[in-house]
Amino acid sequence: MLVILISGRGSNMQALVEAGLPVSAVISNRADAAGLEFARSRKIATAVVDHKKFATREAFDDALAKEIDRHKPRLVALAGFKRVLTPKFVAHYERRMLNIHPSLLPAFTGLDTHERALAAGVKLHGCTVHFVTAELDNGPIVIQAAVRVRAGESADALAAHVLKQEHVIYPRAARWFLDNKLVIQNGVVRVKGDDAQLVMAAD
Ligand code: NHR
Ligand code: GAR
Repeated sequence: MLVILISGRGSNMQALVEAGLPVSAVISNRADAAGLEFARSRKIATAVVDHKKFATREAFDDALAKEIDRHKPRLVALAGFKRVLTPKFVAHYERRMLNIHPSLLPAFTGLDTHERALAAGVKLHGCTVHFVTAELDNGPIVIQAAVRVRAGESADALAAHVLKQEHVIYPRAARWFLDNKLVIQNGVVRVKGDDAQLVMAAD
């Protein structure tokens, strides 16, 4: 039903599994991703497609898609996956691939979001689950969680507060998708039944 792509720790993958979502496989581009251990401990199928073994991004993405499609998933979820995907790959999973990004998009696309949020002095930060499009961190927004930035907070402390909310909103978004509750209209996502697409973290 759901194939999850990871590159490292895999705490978001773990949150999806522990929410009881039907995870068919966990695939990593790195053999040493810690999250693979957790998936194996839960008897979930795992695979490694090492990007360093491919000459081009296209060749890597083709091999990755082949591994994913063996499981015939309805949904692909990027969970801390660290490789930018080619337009061809993205088109193949159009409207059925989600990502969780650690900022309130469209602010702070790309990497090192918490450091950049602190450097910008924002008072509200958070995380976003969005559909993946060819343009990085730019697809239709499914759900966001907002976290207050405390005075003098470190990037690590802020990241921990945001991560806690990631583990709340990603399972919710995946469940909505699998329950056919998400509708995309003019690039805006609506949830049938009007479930709340914003979480304000209590502090
Ligand atoms: N691919 C597409 N086409 N669109 C998106 O929105 C994507 C994507 C692939 C990954 C996750 C993303 C994030 O949430 C994601 C969204 C990696 C990089 C990156 O620059 C940027 C954004 C995201 C993931 N990766 C480097 C690269 O050259 C490698 C970095 C590394 O290996 O440590 O691919 O932030
Ligand atoms: C999460 O904070 C996720 O939002 C972020 O990396 C972390 C992965 O943690 N993703 C990105 O920055 C994507 N470029 P996890 O492996 O424990 O889920």
